[in-house]
Amino acid sequence: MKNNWSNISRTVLLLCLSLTVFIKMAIAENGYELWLRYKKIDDPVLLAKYQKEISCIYINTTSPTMQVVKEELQSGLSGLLGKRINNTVYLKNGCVIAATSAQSEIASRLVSHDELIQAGTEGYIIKTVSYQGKKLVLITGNSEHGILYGSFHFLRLLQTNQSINDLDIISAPKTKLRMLNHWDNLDRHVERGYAGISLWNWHTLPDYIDQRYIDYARANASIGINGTVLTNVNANATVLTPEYLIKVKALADIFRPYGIKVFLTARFSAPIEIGGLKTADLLNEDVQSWWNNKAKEIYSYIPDFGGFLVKANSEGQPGPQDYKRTHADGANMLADAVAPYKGIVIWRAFVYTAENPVDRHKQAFDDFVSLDGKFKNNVLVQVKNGAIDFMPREPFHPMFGAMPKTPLMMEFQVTQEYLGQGTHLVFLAPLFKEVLESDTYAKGKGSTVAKVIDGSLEGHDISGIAGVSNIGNDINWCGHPFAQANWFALGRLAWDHDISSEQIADEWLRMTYSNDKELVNTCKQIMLRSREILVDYMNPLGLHHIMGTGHHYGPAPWVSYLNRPEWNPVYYHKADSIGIGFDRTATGSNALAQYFPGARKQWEDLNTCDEKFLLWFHHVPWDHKMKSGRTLWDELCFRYYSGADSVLWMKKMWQSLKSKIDEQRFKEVNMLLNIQYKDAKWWRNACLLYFQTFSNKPIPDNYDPPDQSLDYYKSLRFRFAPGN
Ligand code: GCW
Repeated sequence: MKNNWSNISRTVLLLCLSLTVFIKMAIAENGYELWLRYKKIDDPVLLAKYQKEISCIYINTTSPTMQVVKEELQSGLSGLLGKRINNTVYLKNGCVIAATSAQSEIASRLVSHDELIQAGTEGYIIKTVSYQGKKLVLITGNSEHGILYGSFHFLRLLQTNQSINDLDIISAPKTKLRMLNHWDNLDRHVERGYAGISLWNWHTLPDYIDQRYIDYARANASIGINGTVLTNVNANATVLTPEYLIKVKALADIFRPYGIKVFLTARFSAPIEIGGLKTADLLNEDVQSWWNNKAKEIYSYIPDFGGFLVKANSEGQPGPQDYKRTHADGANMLADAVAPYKGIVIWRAFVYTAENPVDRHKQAFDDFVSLDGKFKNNVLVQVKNGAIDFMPREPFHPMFGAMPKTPLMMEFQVTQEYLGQGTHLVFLAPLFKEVLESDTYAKGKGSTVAKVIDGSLEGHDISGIAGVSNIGNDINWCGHPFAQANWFALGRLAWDHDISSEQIADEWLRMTYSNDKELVNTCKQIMLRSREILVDYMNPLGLHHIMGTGHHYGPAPWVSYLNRPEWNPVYYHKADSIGIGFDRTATGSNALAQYFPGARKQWEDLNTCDEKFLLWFHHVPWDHKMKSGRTLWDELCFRYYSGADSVLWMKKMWQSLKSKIDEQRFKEVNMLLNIQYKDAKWWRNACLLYFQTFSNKPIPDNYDPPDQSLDYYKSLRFRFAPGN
């Protein structure tokens, strides 16, 4: 009997335990749902209000895009309102009606011609309207994709607890191409990827359609992204073979209803590698017809194929210069091949060569600016935000504003190659905004980079912003839970570069975590300060390119042995017994001369130069008096120490939110912040110990001295660092 009882109680205990585990698992959040969680509204008063305001969906069109709209509104509203929201065939009070004016008489009656003009081809109108005595929410526009974007906007209003009482919203994207560039190889290794392997499972495509492809498309559509380059710019021609084109077609078919066009990277030497030709010279007629036929073939699989992205004559990639032709010649040949199908060519300006002895900062400008006006009108030149390479902080690229006849596209890096990779919490909207808001002075004051790339400064028809993707097959897509915010920020800013970083952080936090005030405010502070904090512990005062060779993780300012001068960190910081920094003024490389006078002025004089960029443009004596009153050396110490200490602050702030965040995501971020703190101290100690060998000055007493020697930091190796 006793035995029986203990058996029973053991079973009960086990059952209880598994139930607890089950409940925990059920509420565990692994980040897969991104910002599209659609959890029931917490606030009971607001919930009741929304439930009264929304009763149904009214969508009568069955096209693939409208089907997607219907499904998203249905699942989104049902989740948020905690009750089933169905599509109805009878218009009722509280219906959300989604249709173009061509599709519905109600829509056409209730929006004006003017409103439709403002919405443009991809924009939308969201309005509270009365029709036959019923109060409705109307989501409309000129295209179904506009309606899809509008539907996501409407859901976002609820997700972020906004009023939906009297809506009158018109929104249209400021840039036409809003893209992700995946640096994904066909073997699924992602160059500079820190979130697992590539999403694209080329082995099982086209037969196996991973749910991820669909959720990827939903996430992109929700932030207005309308193009994706599937493959690495360090390209493999194999993707252009029929064997792979049917796989690409499968992805394009999935993405189409979501308004996302597929692009591929074109390897310039493809005619040789997969075409059996002896040359890839664009003047050779066989080469031209090879590309023309290839384009025709691609469009036979994918009628709305976006076009090609090309990295040529850069870091070992083949290109037109191999045959003494220019970048414009190369781009134009491909542009001709895709033009009959309305395709475009995006030609990258990220070029620098070992043979060219001038400052790497100047090379892209030198190669490209003289080609202004020579590109066909379906070519965009894609320029990285700064002249070196996605550093934590760079002044804007001098090409912006310098090629008025050519549409220049922005290339940001969302993956954090130089910003802590997969382990540091860094919100990139402030970096993106800083560049977009910079004034090029190309046509006088107010000629911002944003106006150059959205085409408004020169009246270009095509325009675009691309971000090098940070997405992989990790369960939470981006590795670090907060890295999702950077994908989100890219889309939101590509749609509207006027949105503030604060608004983007606010939206993302409310949608991804919750609307809890304390949580939102605390995390917002962390996010908004995070980039500046990283700059302080990695690359303060304009230092740049002082990271470890190859993997780019961690500090290595001492590296000086690499073959090409501009691969070595010492090339960039130029520390010596006198001072530190790269003189890019007239007494040095004069890269500064590539900027318009208005822009140049803020950096030209060592004594008035914006200190953010001091060592970027000047070689500065160690004793130079900074605005703070400290010497340069003391300021450097101050920045490195306060940067690392601020990570501790981030950690404390995060920990104060323990009770407000689900266990899994709380723990993950907490562990990552521990790594970030460790890394920040490593950057600080390694850099200061190394620069101290030149300055010969002490680290001020009020700071804890580094706990390891310079030799120790130099001895660290990271053989299998990801993304390399
Ligand atoms: O910064 C360098 C990266 C390379 C990358 C290159 C580029 C795709 O380290 O990994 O190659 O930029 O942008 O082409």
